[in-house]
Amino acid sequence: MANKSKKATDPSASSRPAGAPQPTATSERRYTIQDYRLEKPCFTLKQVQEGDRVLYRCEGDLSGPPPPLRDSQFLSPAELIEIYRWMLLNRRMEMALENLYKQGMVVGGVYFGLGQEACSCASAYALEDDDWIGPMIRNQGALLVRGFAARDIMMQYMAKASSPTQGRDASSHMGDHLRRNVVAPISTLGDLIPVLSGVALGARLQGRNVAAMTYIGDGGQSTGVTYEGINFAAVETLGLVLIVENNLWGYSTPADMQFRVQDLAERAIGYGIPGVIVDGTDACQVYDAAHEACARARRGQGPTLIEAKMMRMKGHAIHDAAAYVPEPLLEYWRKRDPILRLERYLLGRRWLTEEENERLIADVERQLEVDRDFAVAAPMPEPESAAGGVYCEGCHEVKPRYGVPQMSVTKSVLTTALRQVVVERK
Ligand SMILES: Cc1ncc(C[n+]2csc(CCOP(=O)(O)OP(=O)(O)O)c2C)c(N)n1
Ligand SMILES: [Mg+2]
Repeated sequence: MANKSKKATDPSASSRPAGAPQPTATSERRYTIQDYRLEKPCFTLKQVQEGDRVLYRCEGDLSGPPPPLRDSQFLSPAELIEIYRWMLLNRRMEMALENLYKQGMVVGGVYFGLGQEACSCASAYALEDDDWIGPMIRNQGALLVRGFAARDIMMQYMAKASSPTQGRDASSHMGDHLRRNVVAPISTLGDLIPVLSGVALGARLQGRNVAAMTYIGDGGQSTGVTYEGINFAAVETLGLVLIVENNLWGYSTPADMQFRVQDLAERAIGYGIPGVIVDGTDACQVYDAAHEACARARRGQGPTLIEAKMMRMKGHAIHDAAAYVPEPLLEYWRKRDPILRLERYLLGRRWLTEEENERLIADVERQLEVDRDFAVAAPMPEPESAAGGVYCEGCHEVKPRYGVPQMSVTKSVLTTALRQVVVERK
């Protein structure tokens, strides 16, 4: 992951009218990948065999101190403190979930976003009420920012009757298309991308451009549907905001064994859309890139691909001890803990005093305790109800969200989408 300077101009910088994809008016194409990072880690992971064991070795320089945070161009101190609070809640909630799992109260596994809280929380914080999000399982912080309570997520993991899926699914496979504009995570990697592109198309058909944010991992981004989903958004100039979470591992496979490009943001060039690289452990960088991408989406200028570089600090899920991860790599990223760095930044700027910080942490812990007690005490579903609520039983009306469909996309897309609206209205 060494540095490489990338030159040129944003292919879609010219402002295009909503829904009217236009070819670039020059035969000379040059592209920029913006890189917001203040530090460009330079190391590779190599697979080595020692006797019967396969190990990974880290080669490169892991000695440097963590960089400072990059000042945000958009966030006020109060907003950054709010993001810090969400990140703390995200982390402490996952610690509580780990304990609930160890107490035998969780049905299934637990997935963690340890080390990725800045990416989940600061990106979701850039959304406005009318925007949409499709989080992945590690983005529980995004669910919190979008308005789910910690108790909702805890009850969901415990399959309680009053959980968002009423005990029909475990982990964070939950959404809310009525109030919070959250598409439930889809386990099949990459499938959220065309779905969120479709959400942006749906809004466009109703005369609105919204930001439709979703996430994909360094492993998942190699799926075919990822290509199809981004390409569709690019061609139709849809407001997809795709956060590629490069956390260096896909299960036990290191990123260096998954793709040949140096930075996954480079793939944006192949789609003809802007690509941005951020330090995924720096909440300010994540927010700024997401904020700009969302604003671009709402202006009808199409999708953005943001690569957030960070490290998955636990195993794939709770069952995975991640013994394959070299210790020096963990040590390197522990020093770049997103919450510690943001805490230091806020204290250093005097935007938060030590006392205010202690109060904030105590407040988060108190809230979590109340939520955990509530979730533990909540009843399980009645066994007789098991067959219900799995498929839609006419339980909700499907109707246009933003207004009346408008003629602003290509004919074939319009025909397909209108056919869908007609079917749904019947
Ligand atoms: C299409 C598809 N293939 C395989 C899987 C099984 N699977 C689930 S998570 C995972 C690893 C994902 O790694 P990455 O995309 O890097 O995300 P991370 O877990 O690091 O957040 C795999 C292979 C799947 N869910 N969907
Ligand atoms: Mg990964």
